[in-house]
Amino acid sequence: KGHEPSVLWFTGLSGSGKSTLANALERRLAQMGVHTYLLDGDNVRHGLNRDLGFSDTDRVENIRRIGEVAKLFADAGTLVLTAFISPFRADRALVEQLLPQGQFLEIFVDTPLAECERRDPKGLYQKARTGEIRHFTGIDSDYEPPLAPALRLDTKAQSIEECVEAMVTLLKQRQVL
Ligand code: GGZ
Repeated sequence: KGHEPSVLWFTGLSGSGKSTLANALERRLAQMGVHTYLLDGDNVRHGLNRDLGFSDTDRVENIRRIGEVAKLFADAGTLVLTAFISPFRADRALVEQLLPQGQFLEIFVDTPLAECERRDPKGLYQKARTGEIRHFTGIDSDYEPPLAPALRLDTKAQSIEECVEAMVTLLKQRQVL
């Protein structure tokens, strides 16, 4: 089944639900016969970008490389999903400019910091609060929210299923599906 190549760019705090939503959307799209590829920390930060840490400069380079890789996949006709904090507006804008007009869809996973911190699945917020980890996004490193995302989701207020429905609707509206 045909679809327009696109990059669904998830952005939001650690623990906001980016990976969960991207995985849930992938499962739904697979049922619809749409082939996707997910770029996330597991396959990028442990491989291509394993030389990068979490300083501002390293995060900028992390996002730049991910943008270039996403562009290659989109060129090959794949619907790409990316799940990175991508905290800086300027870096997300650079990725958008890298892609053909309309191929960049920014999905802001706007789960409140307090909820992300309550979930703390890896105990990283706690470590950030005690100073064991420095430059942690939302604690002592900046997160710049998108000003005009294609979609805003909040996994505290909405179920995963509701979020998937909203994303499928967006993809149909934008003629990706
Ligand atoms: C933020 C950090 C940090 C710091 C390690 N700040 O919840 P996680 O664990 O699985 O997701 C976070 C992930 C963030 O990597 P990204 O490549 O998405 O970040 S960025 O887009 O800003 O380059 C978190 C873990 O790595 N982690 N240290 N200091 N998140």
